[in-house]
Amino acid sequence: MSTSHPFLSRPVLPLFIDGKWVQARSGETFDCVNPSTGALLTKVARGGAEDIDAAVTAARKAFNGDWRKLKPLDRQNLMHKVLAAIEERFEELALLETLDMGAPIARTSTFRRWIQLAFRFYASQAVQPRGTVFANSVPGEFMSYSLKQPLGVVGAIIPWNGPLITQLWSICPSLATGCTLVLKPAEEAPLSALMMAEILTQAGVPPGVINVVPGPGPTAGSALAAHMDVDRVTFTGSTATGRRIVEASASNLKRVSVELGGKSPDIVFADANLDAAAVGAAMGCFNNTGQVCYAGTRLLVERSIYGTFIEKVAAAGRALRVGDSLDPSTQLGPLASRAQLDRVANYFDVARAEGARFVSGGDRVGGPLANGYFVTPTVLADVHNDMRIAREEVFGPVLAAIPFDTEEEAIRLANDTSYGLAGALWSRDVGRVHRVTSELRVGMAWANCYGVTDPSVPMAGTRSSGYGVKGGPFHIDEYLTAKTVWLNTQ
Ligand code: TXE
Repeated sequence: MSTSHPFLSRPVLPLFIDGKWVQARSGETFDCVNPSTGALLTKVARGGAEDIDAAVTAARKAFNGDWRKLKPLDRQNLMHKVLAAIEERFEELALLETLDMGAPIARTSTFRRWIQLAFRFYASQAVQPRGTVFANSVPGEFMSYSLKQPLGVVGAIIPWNGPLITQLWSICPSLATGCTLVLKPAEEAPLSALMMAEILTQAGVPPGVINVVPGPGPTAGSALAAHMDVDRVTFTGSTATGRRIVEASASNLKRVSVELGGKSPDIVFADANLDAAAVGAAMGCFNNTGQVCYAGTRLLVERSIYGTFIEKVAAAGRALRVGDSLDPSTQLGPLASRAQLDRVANYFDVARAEGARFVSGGDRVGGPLANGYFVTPTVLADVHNDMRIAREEVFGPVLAAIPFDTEEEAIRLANDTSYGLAGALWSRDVGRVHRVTSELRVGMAWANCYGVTDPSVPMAGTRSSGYGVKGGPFHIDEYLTAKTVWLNTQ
């Protein structure tokens, strides 16, 4: 498969601010590397605090201009035009995402469907009537109504594990509501967001409405989080950085939502369809090489089937084809960066030191893949829930299997974590399905499936997995502000 793209032949890929390509004020750049090979893809302008400030100024100017006055129907039409433009260049987007962050081309090619669903859903939300009239409920000669107006300038700070999809969680609601956006992708994977800016502009999104400024977290990211003229920040990333974002938001008390890490439990009872559960548990953890916020990384297995079941899961992992992301037959690509490879390799050492048993995996991949950031899908047995390998987010294809004896113990172990993003169970007992999903302290619970999502359905976390909703009608409310109006009817 060809790796050539016009974006990769520019000496430096610039930032996108106010509808124009511009170099970073500092003139600095960073290297964009293909995680399958370790080879340089291109250099990208390194945005800093001054560039973020310029982008926020452009976003404010656009918000104060004609953009906010567009009628909902016009915004809906524009979103349909944008979707058509994305569809036309979708293969390019999938290619850049694959080269940039290492997800197999077979995976990124499936994102076309997700993008269609997202644009269609959010475009439908653009024309939903909102606000309330309080005609009869107030005393005296008054009437009152509440308007829902676009909030203003939104800053989105996104990670590297799936930027093509993650960026839509802020682009779609911004376009649907009439907000404007400054998007800061991670340095590890900025390409799909830069190309998206080009496509949006070609489809007619006005200058300043969507700005893209890749740059380091501690400079560009923190400048956006603390900026006094940003009305809302939406962040996806680590819990440690999420805490900093929340602190920075206090500068002007901007609204904030933080979607953070997890250590999600996947509970398998002996009465489940064990063949389906084994594949579901393997893919619930290994998908995207384990770099998924809601990955099911703690496998809680009823003791009577523990040994045979984890063998099945390990077999499902071993059967996955690990390879160069551009090979259409690859099912598991590399980790997204050298830093992530080091982090995962360090957790292999942690697991060994804690006495976990490697049923499968635990290695880097050598041979022709030795220059890439590949590891084998790993299943760890003899894990206790108080080990670091069961408590800390690895963000790699590493599954920690823990036995349990009773339903109560399974629920206790599942909830014995500081995180609360997701959880699942596999069982044919419908009463148990209801009891367990009700008791899990998580924002998303699955029964007899794992990781099913849709843009029209809310996704949210609890506890150290953060707060704020993505997807579904409530998400739109996060981009709107309520204004109450009183009329004297005398
Ligand atoms: O995350 P960071 P990192 C977890 C996962 C991973 C670990 C570290 O466990 O191994 O985090 O990854 C920006 N102010 N997740 O270091 O730092 C940064 O530039 C403002 C889970 O990459 O959270 C990037 O754009 N912004 C997760 C984004 O934050 C800052 C996805 C994420 O980086 C900043 C990613 C600062 N001070 C990692 N510091 C998930 N929930 O899906 C960094 N950033």
